[in-house]
Amino acid sequence: MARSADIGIEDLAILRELERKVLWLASWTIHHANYIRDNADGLKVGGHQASSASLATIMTALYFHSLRPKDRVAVKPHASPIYHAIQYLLGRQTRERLEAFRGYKGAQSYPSRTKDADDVDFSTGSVGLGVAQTLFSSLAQDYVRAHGWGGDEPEGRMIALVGDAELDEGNIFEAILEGWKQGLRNCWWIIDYNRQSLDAVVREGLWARFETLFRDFGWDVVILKYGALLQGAFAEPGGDRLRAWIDNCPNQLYSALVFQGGAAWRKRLTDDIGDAASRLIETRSDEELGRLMTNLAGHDLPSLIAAFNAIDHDRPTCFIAYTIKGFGLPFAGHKDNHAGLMTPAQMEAFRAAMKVRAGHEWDAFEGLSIEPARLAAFLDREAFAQHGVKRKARSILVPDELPVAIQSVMSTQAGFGAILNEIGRDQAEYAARIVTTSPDVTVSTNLGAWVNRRGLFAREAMADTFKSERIPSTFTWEFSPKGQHIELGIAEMNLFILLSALGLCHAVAGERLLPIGTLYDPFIARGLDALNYACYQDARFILVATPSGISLAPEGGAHQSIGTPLIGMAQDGLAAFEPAFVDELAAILSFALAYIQKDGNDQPSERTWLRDETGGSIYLRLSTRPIEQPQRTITPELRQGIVDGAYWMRKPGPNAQVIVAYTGAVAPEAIQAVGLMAEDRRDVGLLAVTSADRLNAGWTAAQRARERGLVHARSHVERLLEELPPHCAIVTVLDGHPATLAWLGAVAGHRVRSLGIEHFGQTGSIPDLYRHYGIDTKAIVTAAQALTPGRPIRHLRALA
Ligand SMILES: Cc1ncc(C[n+]2csc(CCOP(=O)(O)OP(=O)(O)O)c2C)c(N)n1
Ligand SMILES: [Mg+2]
Repeated sequence: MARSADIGIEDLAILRELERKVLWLASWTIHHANYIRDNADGLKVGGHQASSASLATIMTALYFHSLRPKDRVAVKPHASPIYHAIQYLLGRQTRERLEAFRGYKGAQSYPSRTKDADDVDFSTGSVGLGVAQTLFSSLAQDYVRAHGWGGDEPEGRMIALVGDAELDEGNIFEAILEGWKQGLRNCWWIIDYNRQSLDAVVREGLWARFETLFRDFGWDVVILKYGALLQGAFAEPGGDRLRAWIDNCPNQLYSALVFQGGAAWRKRLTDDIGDAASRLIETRSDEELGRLMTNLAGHDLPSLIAAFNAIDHDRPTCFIAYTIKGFGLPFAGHKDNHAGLMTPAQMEAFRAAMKVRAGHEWDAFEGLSIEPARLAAFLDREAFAQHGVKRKARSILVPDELPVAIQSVMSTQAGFGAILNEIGRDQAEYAARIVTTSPDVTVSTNLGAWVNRRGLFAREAMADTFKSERIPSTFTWEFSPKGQHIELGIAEMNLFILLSALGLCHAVAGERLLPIGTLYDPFIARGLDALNYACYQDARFILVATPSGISLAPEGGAHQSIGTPLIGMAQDGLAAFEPAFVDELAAILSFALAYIQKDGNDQPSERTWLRDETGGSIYLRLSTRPIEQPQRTITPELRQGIVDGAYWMRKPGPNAQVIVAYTGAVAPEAIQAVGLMAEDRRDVGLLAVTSADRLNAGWTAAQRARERGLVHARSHVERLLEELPPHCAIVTVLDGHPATLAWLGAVAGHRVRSLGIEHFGQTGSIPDLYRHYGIDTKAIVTAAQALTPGRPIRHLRALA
């Protein structure tokens, strides 16, 4: 029950009006999209009204009263119309965008950081991900604070509005476990316990499972079940019977009665508890009885505000708030209501109840009984109280060249470890802003030396017992608030969601971090949706995936990856690289550290047609295969080629019959093949492709530009291939799916044979597997011979 100190009577009256207004605006937005903007015969898309209404009260309490400037909220996807309506009232959303809801450039169906204009904190839509993101954002906030950044304003609370069925998503449980290990604080999850999912009514008694589960992992649990009206009724004669009846009522029956309304409540209650609670039932009209029985705490502003105000600690808190799906709307409680849309007739009735005149549907204060000036003053005050001024983080300067001692034979994974080891020595600011993380593969992805230098992060220092006991070990495992590595448990989903949180610190916490996460390449697939969402909301990070392909041969068949280069190409917002040599990796990494901070306009570069000024995240596919390193200096031109995606390792002559284009760890085979063919085929070239993704993206962009009339637009790959004679053939090869490079033939019309991996699982040595899967030297030469006229390539016979 609200204490008088929780909220003044006047403010409560205003909130009640705003709650009605928010529900109206959200419902009207959906109605408008379905019946007014799109013509009446057009496709109707439901899926919002009932889900939204369920959260209208809770979001009113939060956004118009309880949120503080540093708080950040992940809104349940289907509550997006409520969110947009609230932002509209707060002056951060336009009528045009509401009118265009889920239309072209309109307000989004699911809250979107990047596509919406009304200051969405976290993109949601794929259920479960936004929820976990609040947990990791809270850890990210701790990280920022512990490193002395982020100022002395009060810490923010990271709040998720969670659907009860959303809790079926396994990634949430992975996050809860990780949160417990990391000493989670300042995180609130408010469960919209409407006991309905998309298809139907959920299982009985879920709240009790949730309660024990959260408590087991160190959360406080607050159950918000009865509103003030119900609590009042419990004090009346027979009230305890009513309470017991509610507590024992199956979810399905409760939902059905909510849908049927007052008369049905009367009949059922009279039948069941009429003997003990007759007065309680009889003194109320049907309407009053209906209002009483739907007065769950999730729809009771005083109860919600009291509960939020009561939290005077930073322990993670789970609120289980009983709500009604479709509250206040005609299909409240109906099990099929997820996609329910109000008919025009129902909307007219709702309009009358809301006192909204035709033509005034979008007026903020239409139909409210409090004077507009008071409402406006209240909203102004809340708009500022909530957000203050959001600070934008500045960029951190990154050196153009990263020093590294390159051994004559080395793998890109070892090179990565060596480069980070060097950065670990550097006192420059960018080195201090790097934060690394890995799901229990820190050592096996070569981050060990960096971690030895920079330490592990924890809010409380924790010594390495092996070290204090003087037991020799290669790695120091010391935790402190200054540490720069966040060690995660094995769940890859958590890695991506943490990277998403760290990679949004510049926007969420106003402080720039340079996050680098490592994992085994095949396990990208484990967390793909989380990676996709991280990119979708424009989080910035570097993903280092190693080992990869079948080149990890000694590790065995189960860890081989095939499709990841295609993921790298297809994933929006992620630029993928696969260097073969460590000097290339150093050039790419220094580019990457700057690229993840870019935030410029959308204009592509005229050189590559890539949107480098816009920036994004980076994916590096690395290998454990030690290969001979070229002895060379990296000229500015070579550096540019590496970063743009390809360069000629051996430039083809004017009469070239064939070129080999390779990516990554198969470089030695490609180099050897070209050497062996040189005597029997003219002017053979060797193209080193460091990023099929960037080459391809530049090419498609340049084509679009030409189609728009920019006749001189040329991408990097077009310039590289433009001098090849038309009869020249291309053999492509990589340790990954052959489609990654197969498109090269279409750039200037050359025949192509693409070698790569289409099956996996075989164990063996690297030569065994390259032979088995057809990416060894012999396979390259054989392909070249088959594509090009001329005498047999003599050296082919000598190859095993
Ligand atoms: C990962 C994922 N799977 C499926 C869906 C489709 N979907 C959207 S909402 C929903 C059910 C939501 O139920 P609940 O979380 O209880 O929210 P409510 O609508 O009851 O408020 C489903 C299955 C989705 N958005 N994301
Ligand atoms: Mg639900």
